[in-house]
Amino acid sequence: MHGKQQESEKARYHLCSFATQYRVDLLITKLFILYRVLVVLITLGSSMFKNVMAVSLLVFSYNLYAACSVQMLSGDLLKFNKRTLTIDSTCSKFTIYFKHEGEMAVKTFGHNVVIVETKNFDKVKSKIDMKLGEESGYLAFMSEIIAKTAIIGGGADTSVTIDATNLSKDSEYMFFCSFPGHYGAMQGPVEVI
Ligand SMILES: [Cu+2]
Repeated sequence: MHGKQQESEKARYHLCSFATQYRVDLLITKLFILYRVLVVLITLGSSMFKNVMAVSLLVFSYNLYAACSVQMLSGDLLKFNKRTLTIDSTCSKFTIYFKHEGEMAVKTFGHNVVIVETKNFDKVKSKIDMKLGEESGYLAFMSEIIAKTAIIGGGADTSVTIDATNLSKDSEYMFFCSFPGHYGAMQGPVEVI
């Protein structure tokens, strides 16, 4: 009787310990599931956050790009695609992207974009000299030149970046091409906003 009682005690103990173990296992499983769910939620959240950030950054940079740069085009004719060049004077970095969409060689019909104060145009254009070569834009260095892209031929592109905050809304500026003989037709006012 005594022995039987002991065995039944043992069995109850085993049963009890099994039940406890089972509850602990269940708890661990539940915690593990909760952990996995949290990880998935955080990953999902963070990837969504990343996506939202990436899109915002893209929109922001696009606006920045749109506002602080301009695309100028030219070709095998004596003209630019723009009559007026608008520069936002709040841009510490304003970039003029310039492309020659024609086929003519740089030496025979190259173009560039030069910006000066209108009052200095006569002085600067008088210094244009074929002998200076295309590398200099046929213009020696002058403090009056605010911006000057490289002279490029058909199919090429270039750019120049200036600090537009140095431009004054009270001054008058203009752009032109310094390839000898081009400035008469290839020029226009710069509007500073
Ligand atoms: Cu030109």
